[in-house]
Amino acid sequence: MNILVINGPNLNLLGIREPDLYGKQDYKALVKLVEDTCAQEGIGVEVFQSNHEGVLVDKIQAALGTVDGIVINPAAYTHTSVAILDALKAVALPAVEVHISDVSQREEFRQVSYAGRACIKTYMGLGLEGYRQAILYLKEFLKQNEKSGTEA
Ligand code: CA2
Repeated sequence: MNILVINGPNLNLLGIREPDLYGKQDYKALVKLVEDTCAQEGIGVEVFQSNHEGVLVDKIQAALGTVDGIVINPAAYTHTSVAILDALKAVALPAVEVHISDVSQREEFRQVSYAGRACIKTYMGLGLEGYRQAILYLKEFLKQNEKSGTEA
């Protein structure tokens, strides 16, 4: 089982400001948490971050045929990007959305998630732990799907 973990704009700056919203841990800690979780679970993983919408779209497109599922935190593009939504729909890979902060309790413009419409589940407000939960959920989903795919 191989997955891709995608992070959107400014997440590379984690830990430098707004600890009340995003915690004190930096992006390196996020990558380590994801890699350690995947190693424990026997999952192959690539962790990718970009500040550019088109680069994120390219990465989602390139995931088709190379990974089994996606964990994505599109960051600010969550609330604006139909292009990322369309890319997720186009590849039709199981995707789980993560937000470090609880976007449901923040500004009104953060209440909309375009990417979330193409995701099977969303974790928010759990800090970096949300990534771990998302990986475990995706693993179970893929295992179930594998089974149902082989049933007569
Ligand atoms: O809660 C999340 O994970 C978000 O996706 C984070 C985004 C925000 O635009 C979304 O609404 C919710 C922001 C990413 C990082 O922003 C930073 C801000 C200050 C310092 C470091 C990172």
